[in-house]
Amino acid sequence: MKKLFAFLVTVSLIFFSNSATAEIKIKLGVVTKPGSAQNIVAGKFKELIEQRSKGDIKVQVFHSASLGNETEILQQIQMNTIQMGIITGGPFDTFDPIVRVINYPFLFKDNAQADKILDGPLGAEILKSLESSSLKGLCFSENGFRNLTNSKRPVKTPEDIKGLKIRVMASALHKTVWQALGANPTPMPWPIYTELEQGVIDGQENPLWVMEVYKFYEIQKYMTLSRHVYSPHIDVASLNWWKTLDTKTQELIQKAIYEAAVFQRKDNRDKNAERLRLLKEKGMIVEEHPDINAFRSKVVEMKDMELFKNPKVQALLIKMITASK
Ligand code: EAX
Repeated sequence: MKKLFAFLVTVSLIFFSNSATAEIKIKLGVVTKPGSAQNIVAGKFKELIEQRSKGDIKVQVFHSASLGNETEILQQIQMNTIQMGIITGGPFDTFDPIVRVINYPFLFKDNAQADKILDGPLGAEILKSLESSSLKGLCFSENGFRNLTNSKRPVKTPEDIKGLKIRVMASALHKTVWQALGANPTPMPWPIYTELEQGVIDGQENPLWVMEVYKFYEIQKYMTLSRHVYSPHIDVASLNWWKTLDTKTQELIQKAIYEAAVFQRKDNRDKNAERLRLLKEKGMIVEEHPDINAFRSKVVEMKDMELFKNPKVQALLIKMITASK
């Protein structure tokens, strides 16, 4: 009897220690600080997945670039030292040129159209393509439509942009857009407050939440509602890690991250009117009606550029342009 008891204790110890090691731990990296768009997705995902997995899946969010900038986070996700990330579209294009397609200037008309296309088969083609870079694309959340700010002068037409030193993301596409618009673009990883403050760069471009959360109203006098690029995040996992998960776990994660993304897109959009009001109140001079047609005419030929020459990329770009007409 004693022996049987000892045996049962041993078995249950093995059983419990096994189930403890079976717990899935996810390191999730974002470059921005708490309160930022990427963190809202990450926080919601953590809440949903920990609750639904009854604690079997644990998410640890590393924010404020504590694991490196967005390019470095992606490299670590490829190697599975980080399992997931909420990463802005821009820096993906050095990993897979197909991602340039979603950052194409003046592509999407509005939020509803962006959602329809990115949640549909064309968005799925991009997510699928990332697998050849050892990345598992799960879904799209958003930074939002990007707007130009600068410390030098009001910008209404492309003429006003001439010679401005504009920081851009680590993305060949973004650099080319700003060259075409007449600026002097400088690729630089996030964050960029100090560079703006010290005048290393005159301006930058980002959605409204960034100007508020990062207090750019303190150092950037002028904003132009240029909405030149719709900027999604790709919510991404390490493909090698993903393959170790059973189908049920994959489905649980896929569902939770998509719900978190939908939650965050709405949250971001709901707050934009109030943000604009606040930024004006803080003293920013806002050009609300720039000459968008003049901006667009400067970039209209971009689809024929070297950046989009790869046949797979070109084919998807044409489909995207047609779908967003
Ligand atoms: O989300 O680098 C960028 O401009 C991004 O938009 C930034 O991470 C803010």
